[in-house]
Amino acid sequence: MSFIQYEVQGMVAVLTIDRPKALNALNSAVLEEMDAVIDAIDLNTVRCLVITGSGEKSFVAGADIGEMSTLTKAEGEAFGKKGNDVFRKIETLPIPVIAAINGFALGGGNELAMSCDIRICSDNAVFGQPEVGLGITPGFGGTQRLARLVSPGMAKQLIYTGRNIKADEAKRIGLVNEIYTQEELMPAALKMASGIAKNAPIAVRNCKKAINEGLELGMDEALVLEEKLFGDCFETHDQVEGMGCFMSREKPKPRPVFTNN
Ligand code: DAK
Repeated sequence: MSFIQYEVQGMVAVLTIDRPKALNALNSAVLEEMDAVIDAIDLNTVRCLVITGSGEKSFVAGADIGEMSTLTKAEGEAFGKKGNDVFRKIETLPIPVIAAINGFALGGGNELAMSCDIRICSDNAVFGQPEVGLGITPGFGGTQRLARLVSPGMAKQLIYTGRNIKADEAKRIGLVNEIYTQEELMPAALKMASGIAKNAPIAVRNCKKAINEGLELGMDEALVLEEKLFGDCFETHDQVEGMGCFMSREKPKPRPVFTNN
């Protein structure tokens, strides 16, 4: 891999986009490598994925403008599909994904962050969808995910104006959950990821599925989905052990080691 680093630390994996000379801009090669790395994640051992960018300046400064500048309509569509397919794969990955946003998250960078479950950022982070200034619309899901994540009105304001916002405003509108100093960001991401990884993996996966898929449904159907996923946790090792440990607390048992069955 030339542009992606992938490292597993226990039950947590870190995927780093490593193209710092172009502020980690997403060209076809980066997207293809990211796709291959995500396909190869061992979901039997990895319980949480952290995505970040290399260097101190940028998470991802967008899709590669140089590569896009000469695309035909058909090539533009194919490029958009490549990005959309990878981002959707991240969004629907069974395990939680945390974006550790260490600097610019512009255009496709913000869209990548929004395809993750949780976004935390450094205090130098900058967010925006500047596409209209380049003569295009956000093409990696930005119009859809931003409107769902913040509000349609705020998403429209950011997308129509192409204005960049800093970390504190991103937190205020709900685009990111927490802000850290640059030094604190990765330790905080890894701490959150290992906290998630210690919980029952089937339950965590079912929570992700219930939230993501439930948001696409009406309330009645969404609650039926929740019931199914709730029921699905029973008779698993994790449910039996987790509740058993709680019930026998007069003879304290160590917290159970959760499994994948
Ligand atoms: N693409 C390619 N190279 C980039 C880049 C990008 N998005 N952003 C930065 N770079 C490169 C710069 O060209 C420069 O390269 P050299 O000149 O050194 O070779 C290097 O990174 C450092 O950048 P700067 O010298 O500009 O650094 P500054 O600190 O001065 O400025 C900046 C940082 C992030 C403010 C600035 O680089 C900037 O404005 N970059 C562009 C940000 C941007 O507009 N991003 C959105 C791109 S549009 C689609 C699907 C998806 C998309 C489009 C279509 N389809 C459905 C077809 C997505 C579109 C986008 O993401």
